[in-house]
Amino acid sequence: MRILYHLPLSPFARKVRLALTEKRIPFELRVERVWERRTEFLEMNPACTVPVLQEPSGLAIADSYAICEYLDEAYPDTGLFGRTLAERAEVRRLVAWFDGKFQAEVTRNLLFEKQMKRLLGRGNPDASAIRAGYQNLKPHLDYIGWLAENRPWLAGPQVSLADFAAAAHLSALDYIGDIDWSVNEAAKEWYARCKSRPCFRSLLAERVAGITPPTHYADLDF
Ligand SMILES: N[C@@H](CCC(=O)N[C@@H](CS)C(=O)NCC(=O)O)C(=O)O
Repeated sequence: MRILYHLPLSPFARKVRLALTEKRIPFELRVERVWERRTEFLEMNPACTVPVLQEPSGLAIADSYAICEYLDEAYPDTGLFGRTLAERAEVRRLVAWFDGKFQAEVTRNLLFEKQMKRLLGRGNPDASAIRAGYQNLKPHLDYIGWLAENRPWLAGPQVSLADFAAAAHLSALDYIGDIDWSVNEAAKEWYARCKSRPCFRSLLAERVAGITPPTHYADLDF
């Protein structure tokens, strides 16, 4: 069996879950409490981060981008990296934008500060980081809205890993009630289209012990 080691609110794991499901590749989810630093997990990923994908052959792949590129090469049906060279470059730029810039400016300041920091034993939430996270979120939502107004999907004519990277971050933040969708109507409409895709179903149905999402979280017409 193919196993994806994950944490339910990890945006990197969510991106891989969306890619696997969109490509109709069967897999089993296993929660990995990275803070326990399990020896067998460290052998698969010395960085001790989720996600890690273990193929039925035993091959273990760490890092969400390495996993997604591997999946697109190993299972080329339903390609998620665009068709033309220019489209492929744009998909990669936007995945790097969301997993690098958005992660550093928004997700880290909100999700990590509020939920992950204590679990990982890295101190208490920092109020100034949380304030910065909320401030940074607005221009990012506006950028997503601008892309969505100018293209069918964020990176071009087809849905791609860029949409899943962005939607993975937003869905994790939405779960903890941190997204004000009234900020940008086009971003909201694009996210509603992502949510309506079958690959989103299991994410929206999942609940994390001790954290109740806002009522609009799983609502397709929010
Ligand atoms: N570049 C990695 C980042 C993965 C990552 O930071 N995962 C977080 C959860 S969202 C984690 O496992 N953190 C544990 C730690 O930092 O010790 C990827 O894309 O997979």
